[in-house]
Amino acid sequence: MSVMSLLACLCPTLMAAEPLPSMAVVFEQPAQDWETQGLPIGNGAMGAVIAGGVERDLIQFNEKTLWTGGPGAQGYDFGWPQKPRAEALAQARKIITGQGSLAPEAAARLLGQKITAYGDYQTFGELQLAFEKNDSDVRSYQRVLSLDNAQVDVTYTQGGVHYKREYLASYPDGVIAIKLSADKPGKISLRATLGVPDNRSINTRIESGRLIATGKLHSNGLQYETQIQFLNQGGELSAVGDNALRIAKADSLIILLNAGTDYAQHYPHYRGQHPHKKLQQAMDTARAKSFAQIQADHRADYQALFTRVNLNIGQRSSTEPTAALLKKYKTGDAQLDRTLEATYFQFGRYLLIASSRAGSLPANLQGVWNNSVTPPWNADYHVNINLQMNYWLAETTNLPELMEPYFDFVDSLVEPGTIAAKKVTGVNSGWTLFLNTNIWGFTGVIEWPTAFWQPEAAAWLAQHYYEHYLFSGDEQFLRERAYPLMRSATDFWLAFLIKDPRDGKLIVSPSFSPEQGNFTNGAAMSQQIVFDLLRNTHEAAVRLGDKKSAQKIYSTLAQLDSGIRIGSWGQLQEWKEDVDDPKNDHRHISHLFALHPGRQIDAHKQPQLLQAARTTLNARGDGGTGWSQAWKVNMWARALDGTRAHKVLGEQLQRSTLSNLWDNHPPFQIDGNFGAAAGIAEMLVQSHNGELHLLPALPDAWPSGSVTGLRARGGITLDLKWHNHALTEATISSTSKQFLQLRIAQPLTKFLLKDATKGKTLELKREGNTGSFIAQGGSSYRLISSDAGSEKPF
Ligand code: FUC
Repeated sequence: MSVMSLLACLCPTLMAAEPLPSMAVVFEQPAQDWETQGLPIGNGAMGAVIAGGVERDLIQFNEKTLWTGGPGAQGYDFGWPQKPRAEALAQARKIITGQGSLAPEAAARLLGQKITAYGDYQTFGELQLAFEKNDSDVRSYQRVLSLDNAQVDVTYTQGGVHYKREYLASYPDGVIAIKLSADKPGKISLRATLGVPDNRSINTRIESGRLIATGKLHSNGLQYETQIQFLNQGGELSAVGDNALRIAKADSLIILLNAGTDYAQHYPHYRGQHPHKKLQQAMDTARAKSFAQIQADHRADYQALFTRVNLNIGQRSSTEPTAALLKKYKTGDAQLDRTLEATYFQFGRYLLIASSRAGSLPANLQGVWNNSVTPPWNADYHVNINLQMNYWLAETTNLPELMEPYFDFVDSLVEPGTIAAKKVTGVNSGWTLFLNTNIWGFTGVIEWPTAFWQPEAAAWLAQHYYEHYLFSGDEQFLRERAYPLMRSATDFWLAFLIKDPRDGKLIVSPSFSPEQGNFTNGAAMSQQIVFDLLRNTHEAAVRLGDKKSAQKIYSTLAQLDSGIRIGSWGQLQEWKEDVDDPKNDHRHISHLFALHPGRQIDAHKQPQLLQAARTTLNARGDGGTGWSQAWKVNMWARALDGTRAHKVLGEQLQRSTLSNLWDNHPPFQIDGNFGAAAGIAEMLVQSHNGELHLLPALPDAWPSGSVTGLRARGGITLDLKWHNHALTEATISSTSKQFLQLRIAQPLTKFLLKDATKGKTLELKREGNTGSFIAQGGSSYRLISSDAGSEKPF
């Protein structure tokens, strides 16, 4: 054997693994388990989870509108009672006011309602690829989700051939695109079939290498269609019956996959066009492009969003499998811990880009990924924390256009929510909903005693509208979209609040602090959420010149119980009565809404309230399920304790994170991913109380680092650098002319403010750790520490 041929035959086994992208989720095996090891891709409307098996690959896929239940399913009633519940409500109020409380079971009997045809988010199906048998050993196997490119790559060598599979979900082309290739010709041979659950009818046909499957869900008659196009380069492609294809000895194979339904986001029928035309068009357009072109367009689209924020907390590039990084976390190499944390942050942003793009539904409890026909909690939209948490990161981590599906969805809830207000509570103005909703306008109640009553849900959902305005300064959005919705949510409360006979304050009744204790009057989180809505709506009314509304809301606000009380052991009370148990470690901590995501508690101006919030956080402990820990990361950041926020983040990584980095409630629930990414941003910048606070909660574990592209309220974008636990430089860009009040941890006397383009030193009014200046619209400013370079500030 010549040296050359010896080398050639050793080559594949010696071949180094593909160089890793800088941010990645890495496995060295195919996924044995969808939930813990699958790698997710998505384009907002569609998602897929990549298993990457060598002999048998499974591409489980979803499209957000495939739901059972709703109109068309027998007995669907939107969760509304047959007879308006005004009387039952009056009775519940009477009992609570007379006896002080009402047990959840009794409350559910009075106000709850058996759920009918609520429905479940469905798996769309599974593309199964069975490869030709090959007994040679598999070497250098890798399955990598690149966060830089939004693509999964599976690579390995077998029998002297190097194989590569690329999987991406393109938003511009509206398809999932897969390419299978090998470094030798004629090596791709497989049989492809489509697997679908048996809760639907199915008709399949194959036309020019395209498998088309159509049918209806048995539950509600929802029509669906899937199209899967196979394009082989070299070799042969043939149909096997009308639902499978055989590809023999191809050099490479491209697969394009698309799916849709006749769902439309309109009350009351929620039906529109059959999806065929739209799918056909998208597939024909994508088919005419090369894979390289689809890939380039996908990358350009994705990277335009993803690269806006860079976080450097001292991580280094690593080829270690993510599961190993998780396992080793906090036991060895601190730099690798930073790698995991930085990757986890960017993974949250990746997941939102993959599961929330304009033109489809918002990210549900599992984003867009679900492999079941009966997923946990129906993979729906819980609105007592979960949907809201999904979107906390959108504004701060510079992905505001990903709010669009959320706004479309919440807008669509107003019409059924107005009927819900009437039928469930007897209120004839405004809208609301309760604990949970589906894609069918469910705005009524369920009967689960400890989780059915959350009339504050609409008020909480409305917060994101006002925040979107605060972050962007987009007054047209405020006037045309946010204000009408907020105003209508407020109208509900103006009618629903009652006077507390104990002190004459306006309160929510019945009120239920999730998901424990008794029904009472005026629990803290009810009051705080309503306060937040009324305050925001009042501000908006003033800004838009709606004086009449402003006055009305102001007088209600003046009488509203604020929901903020310091109790006997120094805690922020969960209920109006001082009954908190210091040993209660329940995962819900909604009575600190005022700290986050609300802004009633100002850590600088109200040190006593801050202390009370900390006492409550300490008592609740750092445990909880995934989303609960993520919320605590945000809360500790708002409590200005970065090291504690970081500790909770670490516990979330250790206890509530699966090998593929998905958050584990358990089971997999995506809110914890989004919430933790938001929490990291909250550690670096805060702007909720009229100040631009730079590095408000920097943890000890991140002594030096930098971040670019974070957003703050007021149309501000920020780049920050820090060294030895202290800010060294900030670049502040402002879209509009405004007064800016800065706060940092060090005295500002050490800093110079410069015009970023002209380099001219500008006046900064300094007072201790704060400083102020007038920013011009469309300008950037550099705040430079004298410790950072040679420049002397004075
Ligand atoms: C809320 C939480 C649960 C779960 C569910 C989807 O009700 O209390 O923990 O996250 O939503």
